[in-house]
Amino acid sequence: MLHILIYFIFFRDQILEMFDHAYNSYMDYAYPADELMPLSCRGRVRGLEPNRGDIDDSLGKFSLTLIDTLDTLVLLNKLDEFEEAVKKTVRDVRFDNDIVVSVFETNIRVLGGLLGAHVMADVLKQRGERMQWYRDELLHMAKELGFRLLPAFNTTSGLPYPRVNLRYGVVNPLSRTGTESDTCTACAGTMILEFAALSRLSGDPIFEENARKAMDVLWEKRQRGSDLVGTVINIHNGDWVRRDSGVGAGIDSYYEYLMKAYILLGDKVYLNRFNTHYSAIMKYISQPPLLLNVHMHNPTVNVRSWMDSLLAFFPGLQVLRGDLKPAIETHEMLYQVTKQHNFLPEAFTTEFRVHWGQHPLRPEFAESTYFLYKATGDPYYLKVGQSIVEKLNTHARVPCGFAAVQDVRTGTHEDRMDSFFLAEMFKYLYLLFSEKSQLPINIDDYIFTTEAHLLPVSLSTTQPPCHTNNTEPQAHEDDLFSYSCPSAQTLFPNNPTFAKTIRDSYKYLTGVGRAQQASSDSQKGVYKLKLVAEVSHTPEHEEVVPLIVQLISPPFLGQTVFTAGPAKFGTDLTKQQHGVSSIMKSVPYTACGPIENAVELQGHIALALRGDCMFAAKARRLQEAGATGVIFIDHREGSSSADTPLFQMVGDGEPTDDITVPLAFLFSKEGATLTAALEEHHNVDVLLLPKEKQLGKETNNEAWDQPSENAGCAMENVSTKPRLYHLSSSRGITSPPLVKGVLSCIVGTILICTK
Ligand code: DMJ
Repeated sequence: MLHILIYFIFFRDQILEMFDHAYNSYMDYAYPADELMPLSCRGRVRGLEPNRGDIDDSLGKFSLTLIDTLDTLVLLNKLDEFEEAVKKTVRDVRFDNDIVVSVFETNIRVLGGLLGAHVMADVLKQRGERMQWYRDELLHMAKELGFRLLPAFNTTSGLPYPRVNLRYGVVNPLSRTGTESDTCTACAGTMILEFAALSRLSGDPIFEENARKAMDVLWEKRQRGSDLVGTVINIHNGDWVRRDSGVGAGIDSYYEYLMKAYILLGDKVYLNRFNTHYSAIMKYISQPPLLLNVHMHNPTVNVRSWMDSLLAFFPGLQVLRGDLKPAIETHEMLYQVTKQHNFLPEAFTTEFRVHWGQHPLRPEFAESTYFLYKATGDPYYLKVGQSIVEKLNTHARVPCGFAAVQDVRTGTHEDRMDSFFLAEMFKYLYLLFSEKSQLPINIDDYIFTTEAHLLPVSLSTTQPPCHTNNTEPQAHEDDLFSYSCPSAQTLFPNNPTFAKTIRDSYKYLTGVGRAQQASSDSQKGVYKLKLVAEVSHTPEHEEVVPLIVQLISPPFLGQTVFTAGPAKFGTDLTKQQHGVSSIMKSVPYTACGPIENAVELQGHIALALRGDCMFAAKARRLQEAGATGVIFIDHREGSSSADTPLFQMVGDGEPTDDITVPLAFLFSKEGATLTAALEEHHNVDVLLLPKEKQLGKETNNEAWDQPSENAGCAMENVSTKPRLYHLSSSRGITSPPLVKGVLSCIVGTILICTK
């Protein structure tokens, strides 16, 4: 206990020192500018610096970083600094600026910042120790800003314009905005917490009504088949403009706000909607540990093979939902990525390579780490927090603050320190290393907005709702899990190893595991394998029988044999025989999009290149196209079974019972020989079978002498032993049942959220 307290104090002090460095740099070199330029040691003033496009829409000449940081000062117990900063805000900040800003960013950072700070100021004032001069000035400022954002909602649909001119609104000819027709789903769906809080605190219902209307439209516009939403929507007619659907960029905080609107406002309509979307997310997008975008109308199709760093908030939201197992899985995957690249790159592939190397000091990974620590009590998450702290100091700290990383591969810096670094990162890190009793407020009384501003959950009871709209059908009351949030004490009483058992399956995620051939096992041709990326619910070591791909048709006649890796799903070739089939390349070769040569593939074993999407996704798609089996070919140049350990392909975390065709994996050298053979001979017949059953080998193949029940595919054109050629034509084979974790049941033990 003493140890952990000392450990906490050590890290809290370090985090406070880092915060001081960042905040003082802003105040000393940048204030009253919106942001600090940490490499130039000066403020970023819009119009005076080269235009950076959309990201500059956060800058409204309203001392963005100061306002975004106010409630962090309280949480970090810097109460003198808070009082000082509030005075500066009231004295210096004006909103009547002729400047076009993002409605979303201004809402979450500035309106949210003012409201969080107002709530904190009020708490401190009530205690009678400080802020005695305070007369709701921040709330008045928030209300003024709310009215300046409201013109954005003046559309036929009720979905807000993405931008507004703080002085002139949207329709005014002087506004220089109002021509946009689209907005992102998160942009329209991330208003309700701040706007409802503003309405409840100010007594004016107009803000909550507008935000609610926008939420209603998004809900109405969900794809009714999949219950998913797209990324971009037309604000005038509500048509989807981009139909890709994920939990990261473009959509993220819409889902977050449905869940949190329920927690803040106690309105089950939001929770019902969240639960509906959540089921769809878990059905289509969550492929633990990955979260992959799909097409909202055709959700079994992955639309891209990379993930963006914004989705790192999702495990935290899953903790709020009480769904800890996938939260632990995805968070562990993210941690592995940070181990490889120091930070989460803005986008990274399903193989955990950098897709877009920028890292603007985003807080989402720290946020999820905090929630997972609170939910599990597992000190592992403190270590994760420690690594975040160390990496920030080592790779982002500069003399005037902390600088964004331009490319995690080179470590080069960018001259920006976004306000969310102070608003969010330091809150979550500080909270991670704090006992509740060490905080200046009772943290359980608050909900974090998407920008980590603090809003009191008492709002729904102390301030009456502006109106009720509980007309939607309610979920069954007896579905406790649907109306619950998890209690760490209830879920994991002194059992932090629960999380470890889940994490352990993912610890070699970003590197290929090494096969260790035990001498006795190797005689039997059995390898002990560690897992590679596509793993799920599988013990770290597992005995696997290597397969072969044997080329049967002339001129190979069984003499050409490749060692192949097996899969944990599809036909179990150790139990079920599979007939001879000719091979054909899939188009596209990765089989990650719709199969274009389905007609030709019918009855063939498909060749598919590894990468871009999961093995299971490829297998499903090819099986559906009519392929009778799949041989995956490694995309890493030069790999071969002679010098690369075999590995086992494992499913995508979803049940894989539907995949019934046989599957095998070839390294790239063998794959190249096979594809060259295909190019030369056009017809290449192969057999997929366990290595020990290789045709023509002087081994004990008695089992193969017996025609199987559905035998009937006798081979005529091979010159090896004829007694071996009674092979089954295997179709409709039952694959081994997926080892299903019982862990998700454990989170069924719940604590009902009460108001
Ligand atoms: C923050 O401004 C908010 O969390 C927002 O919802 C998206 N992410 C940024 C920080 O990365």
